[in-house]
Amino acid sequence: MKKTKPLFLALAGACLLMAQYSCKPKNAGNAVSGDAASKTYVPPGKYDELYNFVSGGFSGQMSVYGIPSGRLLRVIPVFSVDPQSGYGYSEETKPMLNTSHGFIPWDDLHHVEMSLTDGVADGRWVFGNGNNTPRVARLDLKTFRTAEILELPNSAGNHSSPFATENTEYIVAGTRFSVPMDNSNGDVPINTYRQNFRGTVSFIKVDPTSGNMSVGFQLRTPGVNFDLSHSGKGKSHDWFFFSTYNIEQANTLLEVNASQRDKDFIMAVNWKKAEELVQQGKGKKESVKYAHNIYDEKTHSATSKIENEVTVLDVKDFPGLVYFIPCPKSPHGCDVDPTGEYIVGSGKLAALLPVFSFDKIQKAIADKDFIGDYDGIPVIRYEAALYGEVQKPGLGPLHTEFDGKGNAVTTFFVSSEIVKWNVKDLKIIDRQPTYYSPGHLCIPGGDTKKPYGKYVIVYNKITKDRYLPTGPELNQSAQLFDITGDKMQLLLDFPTIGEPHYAQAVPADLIKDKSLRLFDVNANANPYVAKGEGETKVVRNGKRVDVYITSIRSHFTPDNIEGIKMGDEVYWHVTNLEQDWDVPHGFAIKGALTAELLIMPGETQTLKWSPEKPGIYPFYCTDFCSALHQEMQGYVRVSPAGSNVPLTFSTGTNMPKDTVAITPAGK
Ligand code: RUQ
Ligand code: CUA
Repeated sequence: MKKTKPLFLALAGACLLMAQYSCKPKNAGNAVSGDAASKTYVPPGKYDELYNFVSGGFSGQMSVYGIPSGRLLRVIPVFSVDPQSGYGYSEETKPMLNTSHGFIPWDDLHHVEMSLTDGVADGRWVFGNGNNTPRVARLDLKTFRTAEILELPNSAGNHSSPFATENTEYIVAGTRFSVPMDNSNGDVPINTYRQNFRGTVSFIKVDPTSGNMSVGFQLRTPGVNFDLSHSGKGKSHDWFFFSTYNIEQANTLLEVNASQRDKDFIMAVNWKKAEELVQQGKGKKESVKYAHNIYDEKTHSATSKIENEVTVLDVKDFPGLVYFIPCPKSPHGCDVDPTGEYIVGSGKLAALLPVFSFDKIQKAIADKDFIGDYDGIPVIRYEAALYGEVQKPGLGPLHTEFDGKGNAVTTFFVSSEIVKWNVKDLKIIDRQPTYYSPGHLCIPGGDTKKPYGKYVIVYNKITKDRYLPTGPELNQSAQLFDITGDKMQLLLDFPTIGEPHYAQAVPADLIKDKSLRLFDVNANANPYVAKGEGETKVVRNGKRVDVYITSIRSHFTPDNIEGIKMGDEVYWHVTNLEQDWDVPHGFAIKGALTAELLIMPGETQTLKWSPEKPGIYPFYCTDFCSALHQEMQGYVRVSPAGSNVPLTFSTGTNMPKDTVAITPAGK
């Protein structure tokens, strides 16, 4: 399941020959020094210092860890159905996974981005990208739930996503694959790539109050592949930077054909200017189809709407909007330092790390210091944009974050290490092995204007011998380093869920006191709520039966139901009447072709069930909620179609016809 790229393998082989790099660091077991454990120890009952939001990659989910303990606090379902919570299984949550292709139970979540105010994480929302069927999700950090999912038209492989501008004016998403546009005929020979395939960068507007997203506009670009991006900061506030690969515009064997040139591009976009052009009505409206799904915490249900229009600016028609900067070689990470002056491009195949200067880029634009144009876009001379190069940094650089003290830390996949270097003098300060082959890394606030610093958490692609063997598959590993001194100190290894890519971390205080504890059942606006046991009922409407059922420690009301018939579609609307923190009830019924529901206090969730033969079907609570949790159960009787068993429902009154007693011994 590891996403090792063939080229990396080739390079990994090559690196065995290079004495200064070792693919498998030595002394892996002794790398943790004596006082490390005390720096990560959070005693039982005490809170962690930071929340760490980590993408799950192919798990489609986002997980939340406490730092420095590495304790897993939560897994939040986002793009994949989740039998634990019923997300994607309950009637209320199914619309969240709707797309223009229909219901999709899975996606690949790579990047996590916190909402920002003035360039600093504000703890309101966290965004994640769906890579495969292009989508962006917004999670609400009051509930730690997915609040919204927006599909992106004209895109494929939404990898360079979701990255925020400094006040979350926009969440930006670049397509990985260039493809024929949705409103054109896509039935073209693949090798007409250069004529028919185009790139798209989407600017998603975020409502500052509600957080609701909408596609503000899209930029149509040459048919390159976008990999990653970050917004400018401070003086570069108006700009956005994207790494690209495959400027060769190859459509086959990219591992060779997209690595022909020694430089690909960083694309610099003046998004403020794009916004102005759109406001002046310069954008073209195109008809496309994409889903927009919103979860409403009052009705406890999602709605999905198909949108049908998008505003497009073709960048070649608007000089001054976009520039290309050559960047060696197949850049992956594209990271902007806290001052907004330095832009680091991590060329996966480059033997050095280029650092570009925002001021020099502006001067090069003013001086028209271009080497030519590419599909109508000016290409700035490399040296004119370059601040300098970090020499011999390591092999296979992927991602860089900043510590807030003028230093950067970069991951090196092939040489399996992290390297700390000074952004001003470009000198290497320290290098430490990681176990093994790191992808992303996260310094808390490390991509913002004011990094919190203190730690770096490294997300490794390969685990090998770090934990007890668990068959062919091992969980990925995260490693926590203390970066307060010049030497980075390994403190802790902890396994992660799925394949972590990007992550974000913020001080716990930003979030913990705003975290919701329960839903007010009296404010529950679900159309099928029962706000008390007196409101429970079973209603037949033709073949549809709605069961308004409640749960409270430790019974369901009703718990005896008769009169369901073959051919019925039964909707179990379960309201959890508890008004106490951390008392969910579950609901499962024998033979249901779906997952359980897990219903939070004050919430209503619905399970749809069609019995497949007559009989008695038990149902029960799946969450150990009280000492009498095991007694929290009920029965439903299903009769043949056309039977005359009347529809009845009750709790505690449908008493046994006979009594049962222990026959005294000796009789
Ligand atoms: S990626 S390991 Cu999908 Cu962000 Cu770089
Ligand atoms: Cu309710 Cu167990």
